[in-house]
Amino acid sequence: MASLKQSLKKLGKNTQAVALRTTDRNLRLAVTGLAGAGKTAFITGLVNQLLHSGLTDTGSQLPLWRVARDSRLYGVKRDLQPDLTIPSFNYDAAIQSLTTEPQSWPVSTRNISELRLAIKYRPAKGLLAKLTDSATLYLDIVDYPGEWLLDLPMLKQSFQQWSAHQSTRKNILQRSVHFEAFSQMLTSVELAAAADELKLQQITDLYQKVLQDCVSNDGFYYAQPARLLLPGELEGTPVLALFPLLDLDELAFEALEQSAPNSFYHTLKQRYYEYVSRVVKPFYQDYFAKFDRQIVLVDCFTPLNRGREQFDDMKAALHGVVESFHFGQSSLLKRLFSPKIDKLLFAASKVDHVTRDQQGNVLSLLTQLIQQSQQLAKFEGCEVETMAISAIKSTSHGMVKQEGKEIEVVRGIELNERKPVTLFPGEVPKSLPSADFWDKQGFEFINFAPCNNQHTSRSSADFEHIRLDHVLQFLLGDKLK
Ligand SMILES: Nc1nc2c(ncn2[C@@H]2O[C@H](COP(=O)(O)OP(=O)(O)OP(=O)(O)O)[C@@H](O)[C@H]2O)c(=O)[nH]1
Ligand SMILES: [Mg+2]
Repeated sequence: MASLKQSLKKLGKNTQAVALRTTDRNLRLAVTGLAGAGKTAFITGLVNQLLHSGLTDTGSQLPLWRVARDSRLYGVKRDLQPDLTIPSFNYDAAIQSLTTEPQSWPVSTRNISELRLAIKYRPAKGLLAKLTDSATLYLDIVDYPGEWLLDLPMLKQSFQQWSAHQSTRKNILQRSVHFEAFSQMLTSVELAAAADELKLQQITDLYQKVLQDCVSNDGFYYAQPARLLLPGELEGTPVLALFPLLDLDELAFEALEQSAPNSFYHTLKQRYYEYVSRVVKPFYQDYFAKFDRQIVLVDCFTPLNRGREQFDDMKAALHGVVESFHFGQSSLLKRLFSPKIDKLLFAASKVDHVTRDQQGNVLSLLTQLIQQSQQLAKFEGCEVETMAISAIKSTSHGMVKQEGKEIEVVRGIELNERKPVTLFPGEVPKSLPSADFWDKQGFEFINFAPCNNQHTSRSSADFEHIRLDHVLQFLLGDKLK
């Protein structure tokens, strides 16, 4: 009799354990954004807030994250990442540079990396709450260079379509001093003749310089093939000896189709498809296709500072990226066969750069900016939200008197000179800027040095932020009930 009781008890425990194991859930968060949008700073800031949250967090910095507010969050820890072939996100190095004098921002990302957090909490509802007073949500976050995103639209384009699209960008490419040399060399080549590897490489080298100029000197965004900006291990490989054929019409393409398989044209076309299937597709399939939720960070201020064409280029690049994702309900069956993103957050990053009274404008600018993407990508069954955030707040708010009137200003340390500055950065346009805005160009954006809390308590986070708790509630709130 005693043994029966014991086995029942044991069985109960086992079932309970299985139930608990299945209640430990996993969420993959895509942090998306063009180069410089603030992905690495966001991940670092978010992780820092999370690692300091929980029951020991006395001066809560995340008041609007419900699980923390309800005192159901036990704590958050780093956990072993699931994919052993990807480097770990170097959180410690990022914190080190952000917090040691002279504080600097983490360097621009050169490769992919991953991080897993275990969020331990007390379930409040449902079966889970009856079974246990502690469950864990595993959160996986991946960081990568923003440039890699730029190629995603190529997945849907033929070589001819891609070349035609690049031709529409000629006015941007032409700004580079290397464009003329590239164009001349390209027109000197007999595209129907047998390909010459050296020539292909020489033309690519010139095209690479053109793209680098457009991005680094002229502040544009939408460069393809984007790996020419950051070749990494593809440096010097034939798959990256690739450039578009500019200004060819349909008839010219049709004629070139008839050329021999070893022609310049066919070689280039084959490289394009190789590049798409060997470089672009794996990045998309291995990382992006598997995400549950996505935050798209948009730096509205840098392109506002740079000018009209750069702003429009950023918008075009963003549309191209957003269009490449699948959105919709993530029922289990659907997820197994075609994973979908069911919550999507567009966040204007770095809003600590502007005064508080401008944050509403930033939000409406962002909403207009993404309106076209929203129509294109048909976010059916996907909850979409917009916010204005700062992951690592580096300014403080102030008021100054000017001509008898009190105006809001931001104060911070200018990044290069390391001098304190007080400034009114200007009016952020509420809608997509008109010609009038660009004529006046009254917007002043400067880079601030990161600022960390001179904190007294070890339990509080290292940085201040703007609305990271809103972000957490939107992205994770429903999984922590
Ligand atoms: N003031 C302020 N500046 C920020 C914030 N987040 C990012 N920045 C600035 O934006 C720059 C770029 O941020 P990153 O996080 O490196 O951007 P990224 O998207 O990871 O860029 P890549 O790695 O090049 O793709 C930083 O070096 C900072 O100057 C923020 O919350 N506040
Ligand atoms: Mg980065």
